[in-house]
Amino acid sequence: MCFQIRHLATLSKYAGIGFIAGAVNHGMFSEQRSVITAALGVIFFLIGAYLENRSTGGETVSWGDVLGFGILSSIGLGFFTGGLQHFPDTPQRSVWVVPFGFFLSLVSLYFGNSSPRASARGVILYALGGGALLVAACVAAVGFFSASAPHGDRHEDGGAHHHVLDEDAGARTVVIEMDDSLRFVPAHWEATEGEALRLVVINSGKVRHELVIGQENELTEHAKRMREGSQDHHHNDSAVSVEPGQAAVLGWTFTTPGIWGMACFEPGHFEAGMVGHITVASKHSH
Ligand SMILES: [Cu+2]
Repeated sequence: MCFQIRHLATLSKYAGIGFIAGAVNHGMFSEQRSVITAALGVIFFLIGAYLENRSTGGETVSWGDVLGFGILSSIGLGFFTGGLQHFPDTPQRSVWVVPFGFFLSLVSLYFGNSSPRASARGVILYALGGGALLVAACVAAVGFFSASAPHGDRHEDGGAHHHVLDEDAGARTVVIEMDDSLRFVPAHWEATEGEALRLVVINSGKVRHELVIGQENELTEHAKRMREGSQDHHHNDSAVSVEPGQAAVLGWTFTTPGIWGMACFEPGHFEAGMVGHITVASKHSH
């Protein structure tokens, strides 16, 4: 029986870690579903840890260890593996998720381990040295994935010269680029109340992105509704969805001055920081 139980225990523990990793990747707990997935992951992990302790027999492990440090350890491993898995898609998030998972799993193993305790000095050296290496590797990976993100001919001109006058339409053209680093370029730009704008929205990433313009509180509301599972993914005249490698044009005029927001509501993008803002000056101030 021992072997069979050990196998079940292994399956259960890894399934648990997989669930937590999945929840980290898919929206980073921004949706109810991913929170449930993560909770299930913790439960699976605990069942696995319990079975494992039983099958190894002999040494008794206290429930406190299984519960307290099992939870910590499953979350740590889930963050670590989930962060690694989606590094190319969301480097800005993985850069902290991966080291966080490393430290969490380390702490849980150190304090939860029933076997003779390792020397504190050795563990601290390992944590600092290993942690520093890991953080350095993550930062390097962010640089790599941001630089190699698929946007062939981005021109870095500080974002100030993206504005080109379109004489035919009498509208000012603003080019806004979106890519898989989940940023708008430029992320901040300026306009004037009542000014006719022609927004050229380019998706140079490999996944779909969208540009939704609205007052900042409207955008936050929209994000909240989507987290609550609303299907009301309204695509009206203030939004444009662009497939990878495509571009779209949106005619737009700001009717009131102030700070307006831009956002992408593809799952997880808003939460990962795919937002920007537009400062709209009052036309009377000119
Ligand atoms: Cu997006």
